[in-house]
Amino acid sequence: MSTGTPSPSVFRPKDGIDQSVLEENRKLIEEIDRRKLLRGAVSLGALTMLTGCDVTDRGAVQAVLRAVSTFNDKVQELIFRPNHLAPTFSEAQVVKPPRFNAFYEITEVKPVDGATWKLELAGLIKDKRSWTAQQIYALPEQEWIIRHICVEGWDYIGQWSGVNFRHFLERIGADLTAKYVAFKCADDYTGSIDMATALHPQTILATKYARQPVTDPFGFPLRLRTATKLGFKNPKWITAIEVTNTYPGGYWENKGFNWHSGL
Ligand SMILES: Nc1nc2c(c(=O)[nH]1)N[C@H]1C(S)=C(S)[C@@H](COP(=O)(O)O)O[C@H]1N2
Ligand SMILES: [Mo]
Repeated sequence: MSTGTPSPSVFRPKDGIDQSVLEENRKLIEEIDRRKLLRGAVSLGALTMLTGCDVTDRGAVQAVLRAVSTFNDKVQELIFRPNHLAPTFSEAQVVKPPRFNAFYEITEVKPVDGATWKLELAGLIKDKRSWTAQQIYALPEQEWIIRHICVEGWDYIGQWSGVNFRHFLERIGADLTAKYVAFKCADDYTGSIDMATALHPQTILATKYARQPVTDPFGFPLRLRTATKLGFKNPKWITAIEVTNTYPGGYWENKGFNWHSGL
């Protein structure tokens, strides 16, 4: 582990970056590096994109680092307890509406047409017939009031309901021994999770927020909600699901963020 200077494997400072920002946050950076939460090659460029700020803005850098570090603290204790439930909350704590985030502004959201939308299935799945929104709505629902934590340094408690993902995977005859589940989204976002997370009891394909249909900015008609992963591991506006043994990566993962990012 590094001593005295910011860990060079986490940050590759470029010319013009204020070194003192990194020096101030050295402890956090070392902690994150030790736990391998961010892949070695993550750049200040990736951080700039995440925060939407200039990385020389001390507050922004610190917020990202704190969120990553705190989240990892919270999940460390759960890591060796498969199927252990993440904390749940009361209805009174639910934030309405949810807090929006995407790799673009809320004004750029392109609404999905529920009448023509289809969920496509691919890969290691026996029944690859696509699903309409009506068919998805007819599935049994469960509800979780859980915390959403974004690496940007904010979080909120949300009330999500929809079909349990394990139930859905069993229903379509997915190979539950496969390694990954990958997602394609209407906005060209992609993401993937490990099968253990897909089968976790608190992972659902959400169609409702606070008992009302999920609205346009939050992933209408279908988005993933996991209780044990960071925000970016929860794809919105899902259009395709693939079960595979080939590492799929994802939008942020490909930019250097740790693929696991959670339990
Ligand atoms: N399709 C899609 N899904 C996405 C994103 C995105 O840009 N596009 N952003 C991710 C990130 S970084 C976060 S924090 C959450 C935000 O979900 P929310 O708007 O419901 O809070 O969505 C995740 N899923
Ligand atoms: Mo996020």
